Amino acid sequence: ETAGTVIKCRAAVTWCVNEPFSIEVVEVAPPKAHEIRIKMVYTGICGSDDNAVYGKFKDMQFPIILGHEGVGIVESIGGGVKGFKPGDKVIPLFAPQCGQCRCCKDPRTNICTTARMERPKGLMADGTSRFTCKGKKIYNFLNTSTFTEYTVIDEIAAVKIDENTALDNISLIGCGFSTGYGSALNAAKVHPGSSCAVFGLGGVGLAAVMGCKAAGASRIIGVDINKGKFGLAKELGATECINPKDYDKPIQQVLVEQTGGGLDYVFECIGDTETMVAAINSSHHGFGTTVIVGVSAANKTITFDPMIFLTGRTLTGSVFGGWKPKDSVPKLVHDYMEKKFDLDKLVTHRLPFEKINEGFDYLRKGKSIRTILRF
Ligand code: COD
Ligand code: ZN
Repeated sequence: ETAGTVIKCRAAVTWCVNEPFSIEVVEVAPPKAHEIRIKMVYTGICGSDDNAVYGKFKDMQFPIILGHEGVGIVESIGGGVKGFKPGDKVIPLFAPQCGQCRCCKDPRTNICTTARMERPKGLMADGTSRFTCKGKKIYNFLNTSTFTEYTVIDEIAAVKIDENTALDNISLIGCGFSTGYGSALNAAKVHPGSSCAVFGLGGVGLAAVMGCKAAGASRIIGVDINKGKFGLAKELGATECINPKDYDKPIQQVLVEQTGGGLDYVFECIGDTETMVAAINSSHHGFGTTVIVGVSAANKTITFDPMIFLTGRTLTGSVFGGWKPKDSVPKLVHDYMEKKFDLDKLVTHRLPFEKINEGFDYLRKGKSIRTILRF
């Protein structure tokens, strides 16, 4: 019986920017009102966690417990919590859904204003942290922090899933899979017979390929500077793959030439402003749509010729694939259990939690798509 007590457990703490993960004993305080404490079962390693290690995002403070793609079981709940009870299987939501704000009530978006604007970054809603280590306050990451045996999350930033769900690979629904897959289905609304290009074939980009295929695209071009990604991309639905390094002209020119004027839909799943511009310039005038999926570094901007848009192109973007998470995650989990899509292929490595640094090594060397850590 741990409810109401401080739990001491293992966590991977990132003490400073650019440092390896350090497995430490941390204290995890009990959940306060409208919070739940979760025993993590699995967590995935996402490109965004790696970006956070390198300090790519603003509003981030160290020391921090990273990780945002996970699955776990509710250990205890704070006062006023209605939707959860101990023993529930849950997926943390880095993009929460309060259900009350203007955006949550609007079907056009999944971006929750409460979570985005009104909450302190890296801390709970009351401005305090539930994590301490060696007497120091530890910040949380994206409302979640999954690189720890126990975490405390606001009730708006987690969702209950079916008690019969097999948990092994389901953490991917908490970020990579849903982000990419939804960018094709919700943000772009890819139509049957269309042509698509996906820049970046990591977990997110490959899930975008899966979404384009599910939507009936007839041509899906994968673009990556690591040709080691092409085999799986083709298995998941890419009809061809292109390595920008194989050409001595810009990749947008290559794509425009090979598609008779450009693509219907282009997805940027790298998070680089140069490839974002290349993606926009690869879309067809009159109707081409570009979806920004990758997060660019803090303070980076892009410039473009207004003629690009005057002539009928659309630029948009989506967080978490445009899915309203509380509504959609249980359905995505259900569809996965019904084998409507196969996210298992995105899982290339499994490691015990302690080997987290090895998992990040595989990502950095381009060897892995998703590594799942088990606690
Ligand atoms: N041209 C082509 N391909 C490139 C280039 C380039 N210039 N640079 C890198 N790549 C390739 C890499 O070889 C790699 O295959 C791929 O791009 C990136 O993949 P990963 O495995 O490093 O990363 P992912 O797929 O896990 O995530 C990448 C994103 C940038 C999409 C991710 O970090 C992100 O921003 N996620 C979505 C936004 C979001 O909602 N973030 C919050 C939680 S993730
Ligand atoms: Zn992620």
